[in-house]
Amino acid sequence: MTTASDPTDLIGRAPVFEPLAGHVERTPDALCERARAFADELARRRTVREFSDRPVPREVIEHCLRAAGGAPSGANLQPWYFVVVTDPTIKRTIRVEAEREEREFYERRAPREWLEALAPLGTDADKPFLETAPVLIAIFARKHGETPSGTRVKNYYVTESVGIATGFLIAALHHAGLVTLTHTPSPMGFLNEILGVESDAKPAILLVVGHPAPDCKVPVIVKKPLERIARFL
Ligand code: IYR
Repeated sequence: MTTASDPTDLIGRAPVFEPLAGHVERTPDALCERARAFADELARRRTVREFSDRPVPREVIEHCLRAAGGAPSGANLQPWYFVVVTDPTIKRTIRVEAEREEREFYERRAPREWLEALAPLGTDADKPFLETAPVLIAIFARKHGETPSGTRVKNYYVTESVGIATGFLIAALHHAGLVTLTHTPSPMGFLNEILGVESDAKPAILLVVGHPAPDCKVPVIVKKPLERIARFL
């Protein structure tokens, strides 16, 4: 048996195997039904920009983060870090800094082609949801981690791993009954400063989480049909 309590405890050790627990064998019909139901549920997910200020129980966020933390990652080193913000003062500071960057983006930095791609979404530099929404989750990607005794450890496939964990998190939050906005103010270095996160950790996404406003509207968009996103050989 292994005595590891941290993934880095296993670095350099020979593998130890255990039976695959928790796997359920299913009939083709059951597989199909579950796949269909899950796809249907995820297809109902919409990115929302109008949030209510209704709070979210902390435990819900904890479970969803647990789901995210179960994502696969390079060498299982789990290079993600999540900072959950509900404090109104910190949310306000994040809004001020994000809007500063976004104004620069919309008014100066963004090429015309990019602005045209964003046009149907109706986005602009005003980000009131950063204060209205009850929860912001800043997602950081860590190029390095550390062992429990503080030794620096290199992480692998950091971008991919954090992307997968973020997908798990968004799916978990949606499944729980919440809505999200995958916000990417760029650059996001201000998040390290405001949240006191080491500069080696790169802010990847600022996930806005909560309930939709009662009169919430979302832009009319289309998702590509299966034939345009996949092929079977
Ligand atoms: N970060 C900006 C612009 C923006 C960029 C993409 I790519 C989007 O899908 C939506 C917005 C903003 O958040 O407004």
